[in-house]
Amino acid sequence: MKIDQYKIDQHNDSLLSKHNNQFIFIKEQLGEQGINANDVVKALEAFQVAIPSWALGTGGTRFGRFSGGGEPRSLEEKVEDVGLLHALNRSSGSISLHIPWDIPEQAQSIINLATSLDLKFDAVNSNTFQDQKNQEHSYKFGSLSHVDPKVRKQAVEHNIEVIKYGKDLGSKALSIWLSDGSCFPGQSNFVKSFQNTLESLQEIYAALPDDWKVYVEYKAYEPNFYSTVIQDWGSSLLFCQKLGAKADVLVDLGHHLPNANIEQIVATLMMEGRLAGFHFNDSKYGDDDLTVGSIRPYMLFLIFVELVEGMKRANRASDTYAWMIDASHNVKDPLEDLLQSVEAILLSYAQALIVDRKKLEQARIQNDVVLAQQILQNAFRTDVRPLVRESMRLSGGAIDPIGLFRNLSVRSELMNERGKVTVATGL
Ligand code: RM4
Ligand code: MN
Ligand code: MN
Repeated sequence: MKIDQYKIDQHNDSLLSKHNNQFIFIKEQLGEQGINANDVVKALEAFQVAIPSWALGTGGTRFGRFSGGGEPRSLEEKVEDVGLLHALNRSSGSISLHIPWDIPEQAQSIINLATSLDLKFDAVNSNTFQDQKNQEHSYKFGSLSHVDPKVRKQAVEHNIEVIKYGKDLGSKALSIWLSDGSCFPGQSNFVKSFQNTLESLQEIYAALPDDWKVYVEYKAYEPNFYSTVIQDWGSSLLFCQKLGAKADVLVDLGHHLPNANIEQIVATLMMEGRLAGFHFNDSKYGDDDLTVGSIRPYMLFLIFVELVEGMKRANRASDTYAWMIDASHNVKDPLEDLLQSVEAILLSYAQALIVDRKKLEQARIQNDVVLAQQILQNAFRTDVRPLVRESMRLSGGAIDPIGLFRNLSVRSELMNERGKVTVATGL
């Protein structure tokens, strides 16, 4: 299914006068604070969030999975789904593949399809946390850190193969999340595990093309419940520093121990120039992979305050980082959920862009704690939705992407095309 531009235009026409009133209101409000609303809208238009190929179907837990209808049955259909999202919000212009869940057998035809939908290929992800059919050695006790060099070699070769798939598609980064660790005290030697992992990563690093990056993602626990080799941002940074300039740290919001100050982690990584990008999601307990901004929107905003500051300090544009949604949709329609997540990201970004940074710095110098808090909360409590809607409208998307998705009955169309019981590859 493809959404014709005239349907988006019709939808926008029907909402335009209400939207214009709301936009003019916030424009004036921001103008009084010396902020140009059009500049904020431009920054929002430039912010693109990648969609992972494994999040287009229904997710599940270890207890079960309740499939929705019309799930994509092939990589082509996944690309088409991301095309639908991008047509609606013009902010989801790339797709990130997980190998071997989604192997691009016919690279050129997949590229052609993606290009026709105005999509690019983001980082490619390797998978050494599951065993595949016909795999010679098992990853039950680890992969890049394994005690047996034959297993490590197999895992290294897999990563190099993933780079090859990515090269064919025009990707520029390999993203590694390593589940290696141990479940019980005594099971593994921390130092040897680290050293084995480093050697394996060095071999992968050596196979990276010159213009590529490798993203090293950390996670505190799960699937291992006693220790994880790359458990936190410090371990990840240590690996990156030992590897070289092409390795950066990837932050997944759900991968921290409870109450971690993620915004401070982000500030530090940006100060060191080692932030690769983000896997956005939200959580209440652990790596819940819920819709972005659904549980802790204030935290997301505070993270964006640091992101905006860090980008400015480094004089780097937002498209020089890798932004992706890494969520799982257990009870919602995956496409609607992804639209909600992208919107939440843009809302937080918009709020962070309207923080009065000069005043904030002055308040800090004067130790005016009350004022500093108020400045941040003023921005957070501003209804910036008209700014996000305007950015989508100006770039050719819909003023209300989810509303239009429903009006056009996209899901039932997909069920007619693909069937009611289809299961997408992924988690
Ligand atoms: C992990 C991690 C990785 C993702 C897998 C599916 O928890 O977030 O980024 O690729 O899940
Ligand atoms: Mn992740
Ligand atoms: Mn995760």
